[in-house]
Amino acid sequence: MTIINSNIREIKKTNKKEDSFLDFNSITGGDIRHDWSLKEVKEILDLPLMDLLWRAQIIHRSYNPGYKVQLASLLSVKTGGCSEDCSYCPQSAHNETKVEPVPALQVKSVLDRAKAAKESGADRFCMGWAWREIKDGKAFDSMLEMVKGVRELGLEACVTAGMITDSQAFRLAEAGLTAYNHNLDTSPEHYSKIISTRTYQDRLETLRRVRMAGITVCCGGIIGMGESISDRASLLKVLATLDPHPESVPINALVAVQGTPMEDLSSIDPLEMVRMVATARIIMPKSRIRLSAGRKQLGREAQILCLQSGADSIFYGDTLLTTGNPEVDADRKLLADAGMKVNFCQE
Ligand code: SAM
Ligand code: DTB
Ligand code: SF4
Repeated sequence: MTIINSNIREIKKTNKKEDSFLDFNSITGGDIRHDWSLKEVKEILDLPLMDLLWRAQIIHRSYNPGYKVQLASLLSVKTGGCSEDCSYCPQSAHNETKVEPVPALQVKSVLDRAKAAKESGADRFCMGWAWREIKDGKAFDSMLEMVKGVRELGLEACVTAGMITDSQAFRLAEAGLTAYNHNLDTSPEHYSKIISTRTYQDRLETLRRVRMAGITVCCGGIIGMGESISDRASLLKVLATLDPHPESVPINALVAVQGTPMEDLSSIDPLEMVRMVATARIIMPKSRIRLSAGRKQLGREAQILCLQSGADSIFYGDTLLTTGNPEVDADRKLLADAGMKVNFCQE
């Protein structure tokens, strides 16, 4: 009797959530909303998993009917020795990790890597600089050359290099840059526990500059850094109330690197990643949701759930910036087993 009663309570709870949630038409009607409230996002993130997956999949299928996945390749052009104190990051000079600062790669070797990435099937080439901000001069001129060269190969080009000025953003746009990656990383509320050397507002300002220059915005975050579910909803709410939404939203799971203050944090439950991806898909229907760092810890089945419920891109290649990523052959098999098509949007 007690069991039946508690089941009924569960069902009522579930129905109540559905009542207060969007109606079916508003999730399939093609409306792109920028006015999400924290309460709404929390409700979605907290839906019974089956309902969340179903709702996310309706949207995912209607916006991406062939379940096409973009393969993006990552290269660290300037590694280590960064002056920022991001507590998750193996490249911060504040953290004693095995990552040693090394001189930046030359234009030619970057373009050789981009060519190889294209030959192995990548469609987008993302280049990272472990900088707090971009400084004008030789290194920035090389960055412009790299962007031009990557675009000439017919690949999308993405740069992540910290804060940026208006004129740098315009010069990158002129060079043909497709996207600039600058993550908010976590909620405004949790942020000060993670980074002290750059404010949330600084990050929003960088995103505004990128947008003003006509470069598409790649902006997401990390889960597994000791944040609450409400923090995750709050991060997603900030992203989904940007107008327009970021064209690209990387969802990372923390890679707990030895020597960082986060080295002892335990891995997230893979279903938490599925929930983040599915919620991002529901509230930002047209954005490319990138299943990013942490895939090695996820397992094939959880990755497939992510791809089914909203992710339409993965980082492809044996390494991310400084940490490992699933091997290319394993990814090819994963995508083939899941029946996914690779999205070639090369011009
Ligand atoms: N310095 C630039 C910046 O911070 O924008 C670019 C490079 S930074 C490494 C790019 C992003 O990688 C970070 O914003 C963060 O979201 C992600 N990242 C870095 N270390 C990570 C880790 N250990 N686990 C998961 N994501 C990480
Ligand atoms: C993003 O959000 N994740 C990628 C990309 N943007 C640049 C980087 C992940 C880095 C993981 C830690 C590392 O390999 O150093
Ligand atoms: Fe790492 Fe980028 Fe933070 Fe530097 S700014 S410590 S590279 S995440």
